[in-house]
Amino acid sequence: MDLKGKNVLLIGLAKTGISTIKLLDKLEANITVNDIKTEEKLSDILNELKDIKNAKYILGYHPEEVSHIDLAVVSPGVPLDLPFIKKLYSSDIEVIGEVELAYRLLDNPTFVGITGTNGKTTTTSLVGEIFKAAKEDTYVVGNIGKPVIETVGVADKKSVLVTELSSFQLESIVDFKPRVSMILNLSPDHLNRHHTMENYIMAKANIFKNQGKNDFTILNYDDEAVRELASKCNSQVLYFSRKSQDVRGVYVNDEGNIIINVDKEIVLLNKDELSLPGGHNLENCMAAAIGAYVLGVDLDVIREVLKTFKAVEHRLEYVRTLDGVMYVNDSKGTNPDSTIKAVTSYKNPIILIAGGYDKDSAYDELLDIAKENVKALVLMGATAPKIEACAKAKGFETIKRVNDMKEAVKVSHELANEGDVVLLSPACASWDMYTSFEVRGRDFKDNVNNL
Ligand code: UMA
Repeated sequence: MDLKGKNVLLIGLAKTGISTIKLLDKLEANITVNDIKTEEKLSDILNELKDIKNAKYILGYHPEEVSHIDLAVVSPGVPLDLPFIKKLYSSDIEVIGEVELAYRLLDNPTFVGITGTNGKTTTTSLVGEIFKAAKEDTYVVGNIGKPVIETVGVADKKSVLVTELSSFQLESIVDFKPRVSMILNLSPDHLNRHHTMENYIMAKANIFKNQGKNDFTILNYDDEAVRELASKCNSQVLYFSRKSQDVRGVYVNDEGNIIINVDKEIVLLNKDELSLPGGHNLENCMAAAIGAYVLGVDLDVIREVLKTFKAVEHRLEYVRTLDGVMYVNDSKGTNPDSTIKAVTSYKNPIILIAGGYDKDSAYDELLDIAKENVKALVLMGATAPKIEACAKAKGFETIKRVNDMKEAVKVSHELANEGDVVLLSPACASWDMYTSFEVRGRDFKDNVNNL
């Protein structure tokens, strides 16, 4: 793909936009950058980009129309139904995301694409560690925090790009074709952007739409919505299952041994040997193992990583124990399903800090399950009133509303007794109060460490 002299419109000037503009500049494209944020708000970024001469900026608003554009590249957080993006589509101007652009510019490396509502980051990290341990030239990229475009000019044919893909990134896929794709699970998320569960699933299903019979799609057999996608795959489908032993792929037998069943049955290891706790992590480990296995990674390498892998920051991350109370940072719990997995990972009484940006999620199922061992709710952010109303209807007695993380940690500390867990798992994105879940998680950890 030759972009020299082409008029490229880049929409969104944050992580993705910065990496993309730097590459487009190297490729000698004529760049127009658009962001809803004002020049003043973007001043630090503009300063970082001051050496890029061949770019003009439309900042503070989205234009009604942009003319003379050959290609538009959209950042994941920018909805594709903005009026001016719709106009681009209807004018037959190609609109793609950064993952698609990177795919076209890269020299055909091996892509492992990982998606699902929850567990993506842990599984991506696991697969990345396995390929690194196997001494492959490995890049761990995508929604995990490193734009794929950063590997253009660095990775080559022999590289493995382990790529976490969100529904936002998959929505704008055209040709992207991973060698191995995985869909870990599907539950309602980002419905304010995708509007319906069907649209959300369709976006996720783009991960395998270009795969052929030499490629592999790894699906969660126990998740009906995921399992049903098999009929739409042109690739070789393999399943992972905690519940059924009758699958081609990987399953758990009566003794708790994880069995790889592709051409023959192989005992990988016992589930008690996995370093990560919880049933959801068993699924993540099985998906990672089968993905690496079909790409020829040595079984001993897979075993060793699964036995020694350490939890990822912001996912059930242990922070400290103070006065017999354990503090856990699960800031990546950005939807109700993820928080269900967090609260069911502990038997102890929990003080749950929740609430954040409103994605139109429903909290009923979470609160029904949380009633088991969540003894108090500490609520903050835009969704606090909605969660509080739902919790009151479910009979929760101790519900505290707080203004910020400092107050949330202070109130939780006061409510906690020896043996309790104070868990930040907001069930919501962070964008009402923070720029990212990482910043929110670090704010929690700082406040906990200052207690
Ligand atoms: N913007 C507009 N108009 C809009 C919306 C946004 O101009 O209508 C601008 C914003 O003003 C801002 C820029 O777009 O300046 C933000 O772009 P972005 O949201 O795509 O943010 P990036 O920093 O580029 O980060 C993105 C992913 N963010 C989102 O999908 C929201 C990061 O995923 C990802 O790590 C990064 O690309 C690199 O690939 C984060 C995330 O929260 C972790 N993902 C969601 C999730 O996991 O639930 C999907």
